[in-house]
Amino acid sequence: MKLSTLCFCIRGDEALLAMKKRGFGAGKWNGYGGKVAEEETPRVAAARELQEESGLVVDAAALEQVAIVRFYFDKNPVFECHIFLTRTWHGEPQETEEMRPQWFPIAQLPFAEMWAADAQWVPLILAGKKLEAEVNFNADGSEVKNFSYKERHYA
Ligand code: 8OG
Repeated sequence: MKLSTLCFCIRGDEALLAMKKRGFGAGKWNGYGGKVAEEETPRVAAARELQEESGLVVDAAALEQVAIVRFYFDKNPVFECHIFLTRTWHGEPQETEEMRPQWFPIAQLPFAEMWAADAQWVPLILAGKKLEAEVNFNADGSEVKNFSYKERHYA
């Protein structure tokens, strides 16, 4: 599976999401993330992707790992996604060619415009749970065929 990352910035009772304007997942709100490069750890990649796509500068060591979610499309393993939260960063989120940022109350996330399985696991990590999950979508990712998770700890 390809390693990828997502990072959610938390400010009080709000979370920062961004509208993906092009490419894979276009038209959906998501955290910031992308693929992990050869020489990188997921944590370092998460900090890099956040900076590249939002302008926010975060110390990789300050990211809190909260989940690994494995995404399958029609049973094909596609991404092992390492997911982080942060409450500290420098700067203000900027719109880029790829992403348009917006703060949302954690109690009112726009699930209708997010990946179809997000309603099942994003609220758990934003409520402080740490987990390992598997999502099997149909081929184009529009439907969730299976979802399962277990709670676990991260170092
Ligand atoms: O580099 P790129 O923007 O293509 O990375 C896509 C990211 O989208 C990658 O980190 C994995 C992530 N992603 C999926 N499926 C899902 C999903 O169901 N929910 C969320 N929130 N992100 C997903 O591939």
